[in-house]
Amino acid sequence: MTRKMWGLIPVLDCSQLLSLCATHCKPSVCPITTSAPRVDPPLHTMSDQAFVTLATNDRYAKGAMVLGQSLLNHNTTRKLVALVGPHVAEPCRDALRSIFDEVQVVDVMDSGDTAHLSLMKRPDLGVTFTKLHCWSLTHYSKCVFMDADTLVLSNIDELFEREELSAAPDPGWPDCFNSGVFVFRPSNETHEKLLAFCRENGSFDGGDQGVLNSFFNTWAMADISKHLPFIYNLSSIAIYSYLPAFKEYGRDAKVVHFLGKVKPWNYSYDAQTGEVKGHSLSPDQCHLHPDYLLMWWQLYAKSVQPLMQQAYGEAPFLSGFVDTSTDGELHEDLRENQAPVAPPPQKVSSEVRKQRWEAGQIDYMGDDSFDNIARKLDSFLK
Ligand SMILES: [Mn+2]
Repeated sequence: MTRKMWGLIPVLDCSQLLSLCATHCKPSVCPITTSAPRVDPPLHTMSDQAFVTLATNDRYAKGAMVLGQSLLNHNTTRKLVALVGPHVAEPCRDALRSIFDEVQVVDVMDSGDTAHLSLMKRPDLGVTFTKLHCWSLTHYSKCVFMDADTLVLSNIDELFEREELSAAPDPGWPDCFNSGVFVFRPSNETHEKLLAFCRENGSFDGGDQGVLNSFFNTWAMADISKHLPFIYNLSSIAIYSYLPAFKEYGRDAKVVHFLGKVKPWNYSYDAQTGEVKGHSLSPDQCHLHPDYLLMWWQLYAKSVQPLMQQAYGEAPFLSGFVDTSTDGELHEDLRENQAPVAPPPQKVSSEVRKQRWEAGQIDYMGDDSFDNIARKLDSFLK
């Protein structure tokens, strides 16, 4: 039977899969409660604890704003801190300031200390060093770092009950933690040690996740309380690699992480129709769940875009909205996506697919996706 199946499994492209998923596995998260952008100073009660994020350019700054606003919408009682790289434009920093309690510029080149020295020796790890700067926020006793490509779906202040270094497993190698969401204790000593470690050992994956996993190398085995449940860092890639689990547990998700090359801000949004545009641009990379993608854009449209408009005034900026004057053509922001748009995957024969399957090269996102196989099995059982 397995042999027979090979020629019969229907071949769907990614956009077809996404449309199937949109109807079959709704994340069933709470409806979005977007509020007007905050104007008054926040009434935080825990002033020595903070959520921290990082934006190295204007696009990530948009992500940071959506993340910050999502934390506010779910009534966090902690401070909000945005670290920004030197390339983030001034109006973007202004818009960030209306959401975050603190917007701090981190320029590793200017720091004139161990960090600068480290960067001179390992220029390839520039962004990594910038992220490690979160340990220097010593006016806080404990922090939760969150990537700018994450989105909060409910209050997650309970994370502050955890200790350094707490994080959720990475879907690709679950004995490593994913560094998109982690609990840490700012400390100059740890900061220096991390930089020295990074300088001497580099990063096995070229980024901060490799460095942090090598540094906090007892995470996998030592203390289960430092393992955050996966629902605190649900990466979009995991949704499609284990769809039944997503159908069972997805509704409990508290944080979505838009992992991968294509980010929500690489799409565009039609404010008139409330639709996200641009799914078809990169068929092999569109692993973002359409419902979460839509939530991101709704929050952006309601609370972030007005702040950007205010900050930029008459000056033009990349809003990400579809320009209706060009009849639905995608906005430039989408086309300038840094990730090169790969050609659509070539159709391969059943025989080749079978060989790949047997060699362990399973195309979980495409031809061998759960939906395709389930549909084939269903057709046998009918
Ligand atoms: Mn990320």
